[in-house]
Order: sequence, then structure tokens, then C-alpha cells
Amino acid sequence: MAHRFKSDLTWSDVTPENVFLNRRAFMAGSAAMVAGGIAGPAFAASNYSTKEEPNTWDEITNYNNFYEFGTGKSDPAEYAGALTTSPWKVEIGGMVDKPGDYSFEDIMAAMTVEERIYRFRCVEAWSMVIPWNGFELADLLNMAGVQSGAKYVAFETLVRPEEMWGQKRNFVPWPYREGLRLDEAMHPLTIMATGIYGKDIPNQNGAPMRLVVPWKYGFKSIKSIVKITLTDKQPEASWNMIQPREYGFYSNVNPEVDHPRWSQASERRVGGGLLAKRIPTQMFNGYADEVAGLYEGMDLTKNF
Ligand SMILES: Nc1nc2c(c(=O)[nH]1)N[C@H]1C(S)=C(S)[C@@H](COP(=O)(O)O)O[C@H]1N2
Ligand SMILES: [Mo]
Repeated sequence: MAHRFKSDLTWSDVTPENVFLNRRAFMAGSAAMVAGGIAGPAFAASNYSTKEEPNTWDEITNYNNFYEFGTGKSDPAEYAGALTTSPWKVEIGGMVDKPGDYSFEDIMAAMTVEERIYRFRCVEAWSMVIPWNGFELADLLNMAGVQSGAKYVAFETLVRPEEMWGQKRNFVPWPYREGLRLDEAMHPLTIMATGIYGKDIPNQNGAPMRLVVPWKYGFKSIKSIVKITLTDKQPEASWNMIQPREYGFYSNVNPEVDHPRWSQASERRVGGGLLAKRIPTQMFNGYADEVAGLYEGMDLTKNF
């Protein structure tokens, strides 16, 4: 079992609510797995994790954006239970050596799952801290074999209006789609999340597998992915298609570039209460040391 990051801190160290896993049982379990050489999910914390206090399970799973289930913040929690997430397959295609349908089980058997506690900043100016479990997207792309001409990665969410009532309305041109430049997709901070707090990711958060790109506005982190395409052209991205003046292809978190209709200089941390003081938004959502180099020489007000 690969273990690429030294574990120094997990969510159970930084959260007051030790409700989902008993830490001692967890440690004993990992030790047994290592000793027995049993392959299983490893939730070692990585040195990419923030030490900020994570939001609670209830906050993370009841305040969501997932327009396939409605546009209200509590709609996904109310309606996403209708989505069948097993069996699940992801079609990986385009400029790859091994195109095809990959089952969720086969993907999970090949990937190393770890914990990443990331800040998450929605373009609407609310934010959370979320203890994801997931694997690096680079590992999945490498499994499919990225060909040398590929420059971008395109992602699509499933279309299944019988289970996703929002798709009977034109909230977004379906399927919800997003894209990354290949170097962004291959960056070690970019993960496919499959869990939260060590449990399977709930439907409302994008089961069984959703993208998390922590230095970009939340809408880039596309949920319930069924298609990944390697391409040499900049892919279509839903919010960029709807209103390109307001939602750029890059959509890197940037406190100095306001949304045309509101400031991006500060944010409301969910759970702080409505009267809580807003906190300053950080460049690249606090991940500048890791990712600013990807955008060297680019005018970030033009390439917003
Ligand atoms: N398929 C799909 N993915 C999506 C969305 C959506 O409506 N549909 N909303 C996006 C937005 S705007 C945000 S802020 C995040 C919210 O993720 P969360 O509900 O897990 O916090 O999901 C993103 N991914
Ligand atoms: Mo968002």
C-alpha cells in the first residue's frame, strides 16, 4: 500500500466531534492492515491538509450546490437520495492509451485513498473546511495513459432526469460539464473525492466520485462524474457557457478580481452564524505556494 505522505494530523485531531471513527480503533486497524499486508483504504493525513477546524458532517452534507437536484441549498440533501450510484462506470477517452469504461470498483482497487482536509470556497462567497477522502486525479489519468498531445481534461456529470429532477428544468445546460488544463489536472492537490470524514461520499456531495480542485471556485469541482476526456482543445465548462463575463474558464480563487455583481475580497465561513465576521479570502484560496507557478506570466484579471 503506497504511503506517500507522512501522517502528522488527521481530522480527528483537529475536530471536536470524534463521532465517526474511534481514533484508537482506527490506529489499531491501520497497524493490523500494515502488519498483515492487507490492501485497504488508507486515510493518512497529507501535508497538503489545513490545520483549520473542519466543518461538521451536518454542515457539509446539508448546505450544497448540486443543481441536478434543485437550486436551493437544502435541495441536494432532500432529493439526491434518488440517485443510483451502484453500479457506476466512468468512460475515459480521447487522447489516452487505454480508453474504455472503468468501473468504480476497478478504479478504487487501483487507487490509493488518503485524507485531504481542504478549504473549499464557492464563487458565491461562502466557504467551508472539508475532510475529503480521495485519490490524486493524476493517478487515474496515468492509469489510462495520457498521450503527449493532450492539453486539457474534460469532465461530465451523468444525465438521468428520472433520478435527477433538476435535469427536467433548464437550470444549466446538461450535462454539467467542467474542464482543467492538463497541468492543473495533474497537480497533486487535485483529487477525486470518494469520501468525507472517512465515510462514503454522500449523494448530495457528488457520489460516488467528484472532482476537488481546492484553489478554484467550487463550481469547478464537478460531481458524480461519468466521463473524462483528454483533449487538445479547451473544454466547455457549464458556468462559463452560461455567463462567460462572470465565470471564467480558470476561476481561480482571487480576492483581487471581483465577480461583476459582488466582491470576492472576503467570505462567510459556513457554521460561523449569520452575524459572524467575514474572513478575508486568500489568493488561490491559500494554496498560492503550491499553484501560483502554474499561472506565471498570465494576466489573472484577463484569465480569470
Ligand atoms: N454536477 C454538478 N457539480 C457541481 C455543481 C452542480 O450543480 N452540479 N455545483 C458546483 C458548485 S457551484 C459548488 S460550490 C460545489 C459544491 O460542492 P458541495 O455541495 O459538496 O459543497 O459543487 C460543484 N459541482
Ligand atoms: Mo459554487
